[in-house]
Amino acid sequence: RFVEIIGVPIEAGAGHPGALMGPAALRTAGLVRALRELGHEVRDLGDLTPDPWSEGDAATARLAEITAWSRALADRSYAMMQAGGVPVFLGGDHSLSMGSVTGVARHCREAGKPLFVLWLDAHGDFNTPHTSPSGNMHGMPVALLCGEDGFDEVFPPEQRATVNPAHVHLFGIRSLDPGERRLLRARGVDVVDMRLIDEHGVGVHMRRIIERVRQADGHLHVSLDVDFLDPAIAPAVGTAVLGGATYREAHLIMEMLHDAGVVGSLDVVELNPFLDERGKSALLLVDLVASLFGRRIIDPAVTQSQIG
Ligand code: DIR
Ligand code: MN
Ligand code: MN
Ligand code: MN
Repeated sequence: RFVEIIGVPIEAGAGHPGALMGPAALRTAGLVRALRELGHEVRDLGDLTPDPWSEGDAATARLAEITAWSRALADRSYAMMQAGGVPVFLGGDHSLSMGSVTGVARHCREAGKPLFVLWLDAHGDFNTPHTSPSGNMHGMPVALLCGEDGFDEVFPPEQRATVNPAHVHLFGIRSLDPGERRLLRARGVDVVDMRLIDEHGVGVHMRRIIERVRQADGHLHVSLDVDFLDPAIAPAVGTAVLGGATYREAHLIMEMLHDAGVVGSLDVVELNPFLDERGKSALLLVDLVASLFGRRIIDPAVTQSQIG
């Protein structure tokens, strides 16, 4: 496949600085090389540069910065989709998905392709400026994408493209704020929390989600927040929550997604290399992305004949 990579070094949406080093760390950990070794044609577009934003007081400066990144990224994401490859967005904090998914949604709308989103995260990221206890915009992208109120400054109406909340699957969830919990329920978003994963295993829920995308002949956007993973294996996050996905669960998800062939775009976000342990988290992310793009232990025909 043709894979286009772009770095989005934004950290204004997070509570801790450091995520702007994410794209550099993922490149250092060998992301491009790993994808090329799998036989993909890879183009690294470097890092996105937004238009300059105006600085006001601290809060408005952060909103202005996120707005500038979101608008630039939505256009770039749309262009990458039109180019026909699989865009991979390297964060940067999770507010970047406001831009990446908006561009993907515009492409899908024009192409008549139903868009589904798999959000791998400890958090729901469904706060709005009205419900957020922290005010951090990395806790809000899914709400913006689903068309919730309170985000009028981010996109001009003609640029905004929304996602159907009934097509969003939150996965790995173990921390929700009261306001976002209410909103998620009201909008009917599918929430696969850690309790469901513990009871059924990731395979059951991944098969359900993959089957749904397949039936609709849809496009699946995967948004991978580092805090989806257990902090013991991926310590490089500002908002670690105990009890996350294990190494094998995360790989199984990636391998199942690869085999299904439904993933059309990917965010890898919230890596804070300042908090990493000798590149451990960055290297794990590269391995996970490689699994998503086809790396496996043994020839697929052999594995398939054994699992039937
Ligand atoms: C929290 C944390 N729900 C908030 N969100 C995070 O600030 O809205 N998302 N860390 O990744
Ligand atoms: Mn397409
Ligand atoms: Mn999170
Ligand atoms: Mn997140």
